[in-house]
Amino acid sequence: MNEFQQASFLISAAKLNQLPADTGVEVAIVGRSNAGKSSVLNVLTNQKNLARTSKTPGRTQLINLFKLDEQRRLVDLPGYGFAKVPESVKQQWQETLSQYLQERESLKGLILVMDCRHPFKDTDSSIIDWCLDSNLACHILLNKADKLSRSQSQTTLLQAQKSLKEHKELVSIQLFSTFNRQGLDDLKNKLRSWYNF
Ligand SMILES: Nc1nc2c(ncn2[C@@H]2O[C@H](COP(=O)(O)OP(=O)(O)OP(=O)(O)O)[C@@H](O)[C@H]2O)c(=O)[nH]1
Ligand SMILES: [Mg+2]
Repeated sequence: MNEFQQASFLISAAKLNQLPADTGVEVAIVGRSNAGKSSVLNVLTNQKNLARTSKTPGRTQLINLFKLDEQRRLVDLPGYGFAKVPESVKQQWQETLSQYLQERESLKGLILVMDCRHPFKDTDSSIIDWCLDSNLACHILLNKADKLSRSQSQTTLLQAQKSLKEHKELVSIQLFSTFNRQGLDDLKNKLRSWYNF
């Protein structure tokens, strides 16, 4: 067992006031709908169905919390940018997301998951800007790297690194694939530093 495999489901929250006490260290996984957030959680924890995954975008609509131990939590946030969600639901969600990001004291960093074939969409970029403004660390996963050739994925990574190079202290980026576990060790090391494991 390693520190991530011991993750267990804690609670699903529809509203922020349903979250557990704001103590210890929390890391949240954010990204567009269908980018692979829940899959990343499953690979990280080596549990097939810890966080539900789906071919239907918009599957995760609650804030799902997982506990590593008494002081450490992982959070699977609902994806944004899913066209079929009614406008009212979208707005409600944006509000909840921004409130969570702004107010959660135990939030140590964000794992921002993007599909490496369509990285840096509008909301992705606003999340990065928001992290920079609020001095919150952000680790980006260019997920689904298995969908690109080696040279394509390297080019994508290099371009992204170049555009982010002024913000190295706060923003880091790597290739990832939940299908073949590419990049898993790097992700774990980043999390270990945040959690102080
Ligand atoms: N090729 C490939 N597909 C992936 C990868 N990771 C996830 N997927 C697929 O992408 C789809 C969405 O994955 P999820 O993990 O449910 O995505 P999510 O970001 O949690 O989606 P929402 O909960 O709807 O926001 C599923 O069909 C996954 O099998 C990957 O590394 N490579
Ligand atoms: Mg999900």
